[in-house]
Amino acid sequence: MSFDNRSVDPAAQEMLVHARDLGAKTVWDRHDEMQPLCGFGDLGLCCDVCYMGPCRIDPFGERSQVGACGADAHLIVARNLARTVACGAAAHSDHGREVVEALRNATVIANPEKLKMLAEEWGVAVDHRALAARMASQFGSQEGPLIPLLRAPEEQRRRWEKMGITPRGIDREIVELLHRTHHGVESDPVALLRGAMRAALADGWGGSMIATDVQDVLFGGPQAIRSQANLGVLEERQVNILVHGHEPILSEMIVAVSRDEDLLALARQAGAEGINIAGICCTANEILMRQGMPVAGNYLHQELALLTGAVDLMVVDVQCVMPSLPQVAACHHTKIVTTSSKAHMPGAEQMAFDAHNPKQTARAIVKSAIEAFSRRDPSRVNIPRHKMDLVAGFTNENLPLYLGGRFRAGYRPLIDAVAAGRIRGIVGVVGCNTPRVAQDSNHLALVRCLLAQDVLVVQTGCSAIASAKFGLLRPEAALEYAGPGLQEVCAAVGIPPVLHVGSCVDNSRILSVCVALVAEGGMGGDLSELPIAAAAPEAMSEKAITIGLYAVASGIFTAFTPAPRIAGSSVVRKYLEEDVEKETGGKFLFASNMDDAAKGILAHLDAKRKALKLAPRALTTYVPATGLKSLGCGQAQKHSQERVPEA
Ligand code: NFS
Repeated sequence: MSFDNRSVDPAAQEMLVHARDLGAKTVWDRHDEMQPLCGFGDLGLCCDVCYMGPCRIDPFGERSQVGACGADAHLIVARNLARTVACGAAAHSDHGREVVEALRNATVIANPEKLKMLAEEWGVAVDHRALAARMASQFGSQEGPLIPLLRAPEEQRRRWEKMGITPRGIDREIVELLHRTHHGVESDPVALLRGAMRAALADGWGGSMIATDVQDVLFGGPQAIRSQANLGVLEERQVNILVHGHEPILSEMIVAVSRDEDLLALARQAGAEGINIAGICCTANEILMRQGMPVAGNYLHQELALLTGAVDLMVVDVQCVMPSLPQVAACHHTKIVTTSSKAHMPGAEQMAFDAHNPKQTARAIVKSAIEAFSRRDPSRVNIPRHKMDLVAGFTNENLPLYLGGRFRAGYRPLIDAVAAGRIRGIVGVVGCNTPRVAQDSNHLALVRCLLAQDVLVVQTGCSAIASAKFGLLRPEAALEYAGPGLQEVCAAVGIPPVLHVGSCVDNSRILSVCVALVAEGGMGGDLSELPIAAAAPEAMSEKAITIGLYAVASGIFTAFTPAPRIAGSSVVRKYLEEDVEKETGGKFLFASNMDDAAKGILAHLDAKRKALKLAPRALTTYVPATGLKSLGCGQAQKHSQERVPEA
């Protein structure tokens, strides 16, 4: 049995065969066992916000069209979506709060220049405790607007003001949105969607942006850095520690102590040649960007990595961590360690993270991994031989340097390339994996299609890792995949055609790049006038929906697949795909496949170019996203696949 309908990554395909041999169940097996999925739930038509129900609306119009309270399909769909957005915003923003707390307790500041810049912006003394206190106050502030919101172009802020969605305190917006979804409060679906945008903006320009800024202060601003990605980064003869989750506070410390001489000596005593730290999911992106640590994989790799038998310890904190990990780890000697007081996991060991002494926690974790290594059975180790070189670590702050050099640093060269038509536009491709789509297939199909059309791609999250695994983050990828104009620009500047700009909270960096492009001049007055777009091709988490919504609220055209649960309401769908554009300047495209997503994005870029009267470009022939023949990994031939669950 081959598993190429589960993933287009050859490493994953190998591990899925191995999983079957081990008798281990993975997310794909469990997803298949859930079939058929609940049709009402999938359309967003099941309401469980009160205890008269759950109520379900008949999508065929034959039976009940309203719930017991009188809520119709549109209100139910909007309410469910709003709750999703509140949860996504809460997750990102609580991450932001956690790193602000770490800033307050910090004894070492890696990036004093950024501290100084932020202190000025936030109107406090150049002192990390003062900055942390000011930032912390933004979560509970009752009066808006949020301070980082002032970075947005004036025209964008005017639109938010007009719509009444300028976010105030981050917590306030999330709580107010939840309140409005309580039984018998907000009954207008569109008003609720506007409220959801307000909470989403509090995440994008608040919680997430604060998280990114503070992490840069604490751990250093990333620079372009080389590393490798995929399961082949696990080392047969070393102690392998995987860090998984989102907050880099502990993972940075684990990387640091893994170089301590006494711990290395301990590892050697146990028979290991060294200590290898690699990441999964967004924590991987954090330690990749700043430390060049290798990436073991994205969301759907978390269980597969454990099945290699080569992982001695996986340490997790919060978000995107499957509760199944302890069961999967039980196939081998692998230890799962949780560290967050917010995320416990039966079957895992809890090693509480001591915020005042992170070093002690990190050393205890590394020692525990070394101890686990001595119980590893080498005959059961099975590491797929797949790994790929990559360059990551681009940010809104360092891009001007890479683009223009030290003497001409700035966004002008990029704007000139867009204006001249060498670059057709800039698209952020972000987000998760989902077992509803063959892993990475949509990310790769869309990114490769965009590159061939001279679109510069910027990426974060699991999407960036998908591209990394397939070699799109190497500078040489420009010659292999980019259209002639983009190729010329990448060759002149020496950048890959796909820029890895970080983790999911670092989508705020993409907003900041857009802001800088507007500020540089010549490309319109707000984000909605730029030839830019966003895409989430394999969206899975609630955070992804919140990100999509703040992108749209910020004036960005956003292709989103699979669509959130909105198909049950024509009103919600029409507002998000059409009407919202008149208000924010952005809108969604809920494309069911990557061909439609690519066509929609390219048409949008061209329309914006035309409106800006930019040089007409000699159009490269359109290459359908599903028609690309090879992914460059030698094996995968299928792209953009909606997965057909095995019965
Ligand atoms: Ni973001 Fe998706 Fe999770 Fe990161 Fe990956 S699943 S919404 S990309 S790891 S947060």
